[in-house]
Amino acid sequence: MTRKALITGITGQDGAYLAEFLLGKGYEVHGMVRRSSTESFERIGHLQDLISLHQADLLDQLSIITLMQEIEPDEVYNLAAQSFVPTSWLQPLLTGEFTALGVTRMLEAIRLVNRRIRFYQASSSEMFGNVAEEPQSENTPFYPRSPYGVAKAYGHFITVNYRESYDIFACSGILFNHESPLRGKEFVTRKITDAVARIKLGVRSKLKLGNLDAMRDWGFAGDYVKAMWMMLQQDKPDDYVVATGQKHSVRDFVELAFAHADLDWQDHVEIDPKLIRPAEVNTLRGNAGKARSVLGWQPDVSFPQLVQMMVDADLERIRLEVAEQTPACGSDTDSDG
Ligand code: NAP
Ligand code: F7E
Repeated sequence: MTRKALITGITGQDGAYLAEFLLGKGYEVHGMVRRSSTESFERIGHLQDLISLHQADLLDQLSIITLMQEIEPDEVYNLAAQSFVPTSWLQPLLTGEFTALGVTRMLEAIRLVNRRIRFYQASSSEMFGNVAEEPQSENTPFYPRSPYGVAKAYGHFITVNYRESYDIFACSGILFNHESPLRGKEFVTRKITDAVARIKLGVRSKLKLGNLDAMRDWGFAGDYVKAMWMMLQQDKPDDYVVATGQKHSVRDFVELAFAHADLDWQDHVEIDPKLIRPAEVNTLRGNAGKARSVLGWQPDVSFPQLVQMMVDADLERIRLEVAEQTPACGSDTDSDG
């Protein structure tokens, strides 16, 4: 029997990688998308004939229940969230509605429709916030530093609670930062690689950043979606940290990214105090020992490989953009001019 998976947040970075991964495993893949007057299918355009998209909303309980009844999924991956940390200070209530209560709505739908559905919750290293120890594992206490981190801590604990209250196969994956050429351009890694490409190709000269000293445990999104799936294939539901175990500063990322394009970052980067956060998570480094020993998971892409992959992808994209804007020799535009 073909297994069915439902992915919320399928239009996001992880949703796109997970959809592709599950299709490769022979799954029938369904994606939940919220209604919008313009489509945001940029990341999954190449998969659209292979997956089914359904309108529903994390704010609307009935739409989620109806969706579960219609699709009858074997596995649900809850990736949808307001995921950008700075926005969570500007929209703390909405962040709580989607990122925290949205998880309960998904779990309630499973409880009502079919308690045998396996559930993955996209939890976050942001829950560790002001870290109590290093590296952080499944046993490290949470001390979130943003409304986003607080909302994710709620999502984590409600997942654990439904597992313990109703015997639902619910797993929380505590994923550390993971990036890719599909990363949103507001996140620091992609903001940097996009700017490096534009500077290299002469369409821009400066890049404004905030705290260069912040340290993160950065991995590749393609490696991390595999861990999500592995969690749902176990005999027992559990929670797992997913990380590389290595940390680097934003400055390290900047240096490597500019150097890969033969540029000196100090000629281009400016510090903008407006980009400093009200409360910062200064450092994060994960201990993925449990994921390694129980799931057999390990990351394949190293930090330098990740930076180079992202810079190369942005260089290619911006090169195409520039070429499209430059009138070709002998074109109508030329003769008109
Ligand atoms: P992303 O690229 O920002 O994608 C978020 C997805 O959620 C998009 O499909 C988006 O749909 C949807 N979404 C956003 N706001 C929504 C809302 N208000 N209602 C319904 N859907 C909404 O995030 P990602 O990097 O793929 O991350 C996936 C999940 O993992 C998120 O829950 C994130 O918080 C969590 N996480 C991410 C990381 C990381 O480093 N990437 C680490 C730990 C945890 P639209 O296209 O309609 O906006
Ligand atoms: O910031 C610093 C910033 O926005 C990383 C989300 O996927 O991972 C992500 O959250 C660091 C912070 O990611 C700029 O202050 C400096 O210390 O790329 P980010 P994040 O906040 O770590 C976690 C695990 C998630 O769960 C989230 O959903 O970089 N930084 N200058 C900057 N950050 C941004 N965005 N922009 C800057 O100009």
